[in-house]
Amino acid sequence: MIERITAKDGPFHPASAVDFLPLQQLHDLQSRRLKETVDLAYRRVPLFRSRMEKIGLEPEDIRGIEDIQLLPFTEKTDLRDTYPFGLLAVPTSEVVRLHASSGTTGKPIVVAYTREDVAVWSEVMLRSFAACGVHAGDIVQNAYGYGLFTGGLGAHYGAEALGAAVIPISGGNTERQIMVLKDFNVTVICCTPSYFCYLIEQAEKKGMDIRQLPLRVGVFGAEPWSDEMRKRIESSSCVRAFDIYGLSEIIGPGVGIECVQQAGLHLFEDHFYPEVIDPVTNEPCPDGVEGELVLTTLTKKALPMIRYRTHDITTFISEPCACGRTIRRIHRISRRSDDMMIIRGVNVFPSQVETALLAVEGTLPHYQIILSRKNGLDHLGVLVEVTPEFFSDTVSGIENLHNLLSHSLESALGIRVDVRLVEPHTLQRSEGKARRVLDQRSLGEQEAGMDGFENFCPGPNGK
Ligand code: DLL
Repeated sequence: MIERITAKDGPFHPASAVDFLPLQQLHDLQSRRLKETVDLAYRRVPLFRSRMEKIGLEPEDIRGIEDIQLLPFTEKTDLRDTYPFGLLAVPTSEVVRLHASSGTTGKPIVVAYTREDVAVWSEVMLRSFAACGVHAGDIVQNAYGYGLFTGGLGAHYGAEALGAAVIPISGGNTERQIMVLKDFNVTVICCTPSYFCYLIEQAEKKGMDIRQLPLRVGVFGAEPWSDEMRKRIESSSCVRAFDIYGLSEIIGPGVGIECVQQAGLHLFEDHFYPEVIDPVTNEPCPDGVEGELVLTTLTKKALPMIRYRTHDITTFISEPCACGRTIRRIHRISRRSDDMMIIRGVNVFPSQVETALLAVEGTLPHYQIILSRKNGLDHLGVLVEVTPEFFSDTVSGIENLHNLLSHSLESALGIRVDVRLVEPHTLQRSEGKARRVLDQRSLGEQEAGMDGFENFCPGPNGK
């Protein structure tokens, strides 16, 4: 067993030893597991078999992990088209858990787990918590939703396996969240970063300072967030904010997480093999070059996924991490390829808006992007809450902030943005994943837009 205890990381957990495997051992493990997975999928899942047959590929052609590129991709539509159980590689009698992800249109996608899959999930979540310094003895408030969403139960099993005490509070009921945070001496919180911003705000409203609590670690994910958001969270709460990534199709939370270095997310690649590809040519991207993350499960039994197109955009980080883990790192997922808004021919991502807004002092981490049509053209509007101090400032102070924000957005995006400053607590808060973009382009020009907010602040024409 690897001897490794540092004060910052907390005690080393034996389950984390795999994070530090010599690369050759990791490679051999991945090769063996890939062959087993391909064999299982070929034998048990008609869609995989027919796709492989179509290109004349047999399981024996996969001799090791380096052959992964020979395999066909899997898409979210494959799960939809075979709803609910068409991609299962085991009979439902071997399934012990089902989750579903709602998606925005049509039927949800359904994901299934055998007992072994649940054990793998607990293990990767345990390793996730251990990597960001959580340990037995911690009190974990788990505010991810319990239910069909994978966040709640995923984090729950991992924290319990680690030996921490879990409070299964689930999402919502903010008053109770704040009471529990304080009364139960919570040391770790799990929720979306946007919900934590709301918790900080609500606690402040009650005259409570989160910085005075024993709360030390935040395990935040399920939605894109920026480094600027991390700075805001850490400075206003004294909680170290770690980014955790995952998706239902692969397992749920626990595909990857930041370690205490907070320098990219380590992927648990002994279970989920990552590739980063150019989404147009499908060719692998060299380290450091941005592309789409494609994941292959190496141990999943109920629902093996081969070369699953996540649509999440990232880059591999090639330098070894100071923590000593050998498993690869990626940069935080700042966006999805299908998040892209095309405004008057310019490509814009919500993450760019967040970074530009939060770079300016006086804004709060609560904003809403509104897309509409004006005079037949796409119009990009952003509502952003400003601090009470700024809001009660002089007209010239507010105008100055407005100009700074317009300038910050325009230089980041390359287009003019209609910025409106709004009072604190004006915008809707989310208890789970934040909905940052409101697309009203299909509405008539009269119905859409930000006109309801015009009284609060100067618009771009000094309105
Ligand atoms: O969001 C699983 C999860 C729960 C992850 C709790 C982390 C914490 P889905 O609902 O299937 O699963 O959504 C998966 O959410 O493809 C990404 O686009 C996005 N996403 C998840 N984590 C992050 C993150 C859960 N840390 C989809 N950063 C993924 C950016 C994220 N995007």
